[in-house]
Amino acid sequence: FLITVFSISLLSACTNENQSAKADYSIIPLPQQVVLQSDKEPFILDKSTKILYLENDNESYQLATFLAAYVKECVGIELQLTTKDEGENIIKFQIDDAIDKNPDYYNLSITNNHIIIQATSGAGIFYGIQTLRKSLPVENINNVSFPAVVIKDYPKFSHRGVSLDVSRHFYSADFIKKYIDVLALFNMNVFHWHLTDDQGWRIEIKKYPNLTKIGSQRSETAIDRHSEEYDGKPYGGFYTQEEIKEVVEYARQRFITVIPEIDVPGHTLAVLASYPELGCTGGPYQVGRDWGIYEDVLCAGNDSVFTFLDDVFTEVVALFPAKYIHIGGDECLKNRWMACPKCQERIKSLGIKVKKAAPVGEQLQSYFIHRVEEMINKKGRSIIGWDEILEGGIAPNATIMSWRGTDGGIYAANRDHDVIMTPESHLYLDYYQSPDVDNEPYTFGWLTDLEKVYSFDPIPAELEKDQQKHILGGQVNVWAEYLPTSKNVEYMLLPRMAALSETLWSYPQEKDYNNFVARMYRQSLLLDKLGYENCKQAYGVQA
Ligand code: TNX
Repeated sequence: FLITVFSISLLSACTNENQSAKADYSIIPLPQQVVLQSDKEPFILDKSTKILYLENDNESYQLATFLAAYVKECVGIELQLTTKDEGENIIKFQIDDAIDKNPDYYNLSITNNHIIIQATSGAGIFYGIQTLRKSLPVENINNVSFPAVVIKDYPKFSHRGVSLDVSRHFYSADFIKKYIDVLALFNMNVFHWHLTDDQGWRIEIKKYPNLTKIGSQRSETAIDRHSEEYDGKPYGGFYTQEEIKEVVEYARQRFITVIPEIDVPGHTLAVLASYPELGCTGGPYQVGRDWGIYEDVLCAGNDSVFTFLDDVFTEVVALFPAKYIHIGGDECLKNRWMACPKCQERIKSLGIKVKKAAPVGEQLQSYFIHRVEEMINKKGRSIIGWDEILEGGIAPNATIMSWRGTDGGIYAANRDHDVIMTPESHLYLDYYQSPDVDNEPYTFGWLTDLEKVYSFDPIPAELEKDQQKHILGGQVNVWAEYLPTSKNVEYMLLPRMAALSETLWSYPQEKDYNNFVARMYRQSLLLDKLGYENCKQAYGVQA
């Protein structure tokens, strides 16, 4: 018996030796233009193919290394890197900023002698590499035949975002890197890191150690018992500044910007538990132990709140080079402010009057956000806020994340503010993907299936042509109340993120969902190989 097994495996090893397969350019997101050169010979990639990089150029070396790793991952062929162009059997990159205005543009040309990626910047080369990678078969083989082709490709939107809430549940820095990897695979370029919320503060701030000592832990609660892995111990975790720097650098190498979110003035119970003097009542407070919205928020009448935030944002800005800092602004209840002598004093000194269109609480919220915006602008950055920051008067330079539908986004764009569309109706990935909820992991009750995500258009029909330029792009949001493990996170993300990636990158004028699903099935083979959970039922494959 042993001998039989041995000889069968020998036999299959031998057949594998001779195996070859064809690359397939029907990938996600679909490139803008693919022109097959059927009269020309294909490029044959095998172990003698080399990747050319520029001597003493770190970026070029890094890009070549990525490509070699991807090829090995998909087909098991190990490619050598070289600095000598031997003219044939070579893959090379050319950066020339005269090629296109779009920094993400690339041109991929494949003939029997070479594969050349030309781009305006390293980002474009990276996307060209992702295209090669996604065109590969996923099986161990001896050589791959790339049909001769010219691909011209660029994204339609500059903000292609994905968020992750790490407050409701905490995931390791290693998992955050794995998350970033799959964003890169689908050409997403913004990782919005929701680092703070009522249920946990997750970023080390040296000046305020209690934020992580107290604010990153919560005691036993009903919510943790949603996790099968729940062990009855206090729940918590945070990222050290060193880990954050590593993640930011890891993302940068993959042309992904990390935008941190420090959510204020609501969703701040973890701050109040750490520094009770920053609340209206003085506490005592406990880190959130239930989902939902809490009445206790940062006091808008207390100047030490703004000193605290200024200090926190000083450290945040030092860690994250992104142009934007997300300051939250969502779901801030006003009850405490209305009953707080300091807030009342503030309302009086600002001369805030009861207005029908803008209640006093909203005007005070607007004051709060303006003040935070000013503080962040002084540090050389711009703010993004959830659409509630439109209430009571919009901060002058703010970019709006429109989540309660697209109306807030339309309103902001019409007032010349930039907008990122993230409507809950289509882009909230914490909702079910399949109506067969009994066979899905427990989550919020709504249904946002793959087809619905794919149908989303970031440019609302009602928006005047002139104002459309303010729509920077879109984003899927991954809220984590019911995602106790990183496996749950992957499952909710995939394949739905891929659907948005195509909308934001290719922006197909006529979407063919069935065609998308067929391509998604092919790409899922790579997701499986890379060890990502993904909801196969979402595209009609039985688990
Ligand atoms: C609303 S979206 C929230 C989050 C929740 C989410 C659940 C937004 C700005 N706030 O705090 O996690 O709903 O879907």
